[in-house]
Amino acid sequence: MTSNILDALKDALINMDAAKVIDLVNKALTLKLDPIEIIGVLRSGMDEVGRRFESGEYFISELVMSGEIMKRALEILKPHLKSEGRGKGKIVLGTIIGDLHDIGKEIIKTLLISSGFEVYDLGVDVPPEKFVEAAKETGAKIIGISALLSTSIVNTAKVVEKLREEGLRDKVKVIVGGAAARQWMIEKYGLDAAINDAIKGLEIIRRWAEEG
Ligand code: B12
Repeated sequence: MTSNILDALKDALINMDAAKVIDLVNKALTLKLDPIEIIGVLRSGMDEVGRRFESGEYFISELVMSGEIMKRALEILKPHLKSEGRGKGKIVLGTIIGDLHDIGKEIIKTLLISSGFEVYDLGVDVPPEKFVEAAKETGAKIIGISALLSTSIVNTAKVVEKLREEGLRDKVKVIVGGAAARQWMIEKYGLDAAINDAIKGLEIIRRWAEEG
């Protein structure tokens, strides 16, 4: 039953059936399925949309539409994420310059807020120096960057460079997430973490916050 609903949900997203996606998300919640698991299923649907786009079966219009449906589903899911109090620390968040994808950023933002972090969201297409300015202004010790385009990921290294220039490199940690995030980037770009998964990213951020 449960796996049927989740399979149907993934298919509905891949086929751009907005009404069905909303209906199945609500059904899954009624069945007390974990919202995080539901987000994971929706994300695997988005990955399939991406693959179909890459193979020429889908066009930009499908990317746009799937993105809109995913956002509507997230709005339903957000209030169901567990809240764990406040005071865990501050984090500056944004999508790197050249990149307009923001769905994954919204997910990690929601999880961070639910976990008690104060999030300063700079939006999308954010220049490297803005991340650093915001960290200085807010006193945030963590910068989280979303990056989905292979053409833009190199700009995450510029955030690290800028931190170094400002003498802040050892005071601020940098984590990159999003579909383009890969382990090799850590060494090449001088990052502290690179992870293509919000839950694992949240674990890392929580650990850093606990370590102070
Ligand atoms: C929807 C979508 C769009 C929508 C975005 C809508 C929006 N508001 O975000 C629109 C239509 C705007 C779009 C545009 C484009 N897109 Co697009 N898009 C996608 C698609 C299908 C889904 C992305 C998504 O939302 N996934 C779901 C979320 C939940 O996943 P996620 O972002 O990876 O986030 C998860 C984790 O990574 C993590 N996370 C994310 N950020 C962060 C940050 C931190 C700090 C942490 C810890 C964790 C974390 O949390 C999330 C949950 O686990 C992907 C396919 C894919 N496989 O990703 C292509 C994809 C990213 N797009 C692609 C392309 C090519 C484009 C365009 C260049 C197309 C074009 N020719 O114009 C433009 C670029 C526009 C720009 N300048 O940014 C390519 C990129 C290829 C590449 N290697 O560079 C992809 C991979 C599709 C493909 N397979 O070809 N796109």
